[in-house]
Amino acid sequence: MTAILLLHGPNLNLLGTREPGVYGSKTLPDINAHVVAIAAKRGVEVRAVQSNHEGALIDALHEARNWADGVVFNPGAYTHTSIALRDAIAAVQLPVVEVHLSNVHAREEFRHKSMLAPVCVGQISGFGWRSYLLGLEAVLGYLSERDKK
Ligand code: CA2
Repeated sequence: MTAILLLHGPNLNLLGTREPGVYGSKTLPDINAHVVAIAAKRGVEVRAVQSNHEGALIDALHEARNWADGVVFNPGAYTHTSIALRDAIAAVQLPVVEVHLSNVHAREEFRHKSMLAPVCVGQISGFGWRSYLLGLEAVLGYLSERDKK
């Protein structure tokens, strides 16, 4: 069975409680349940993890090597700062799709640069909670193309 880590970074535990104009009104448990349900219909297991701590996110990526085929990752603000997460993504050699709720390219200039995108298979940004569904689709598509070869 294909298995995907759905990984969320700092402050995303607050979704649905503040800034709904930027990040939407769905809570993180709502989003996780939706992604898990859509994946289950396709026979795919999704395990969701959120942490506000860089090291815990790195640990989750390392542990994913033992059970996951790919990762859908919203790294939050670490997107723009974390060389440690970039090194972890490169090290684990799992396909990682970077996702963002907001369109980071339409926001402040400091959000335009992702430290992680160059080591991810791609980036999805700006579709609200549906960015996660698109991320799931993208990582599953990547895996099916890769495994055809
Ligand atoms: O658009 C995204 O998904 C972001 O990854 C969200 C990050 C931001 O730093 C990135 O540039 C883009 C911020 C997450 C903050 O989450 C909150 C949720 C609810 C209320 C306040 C913050």
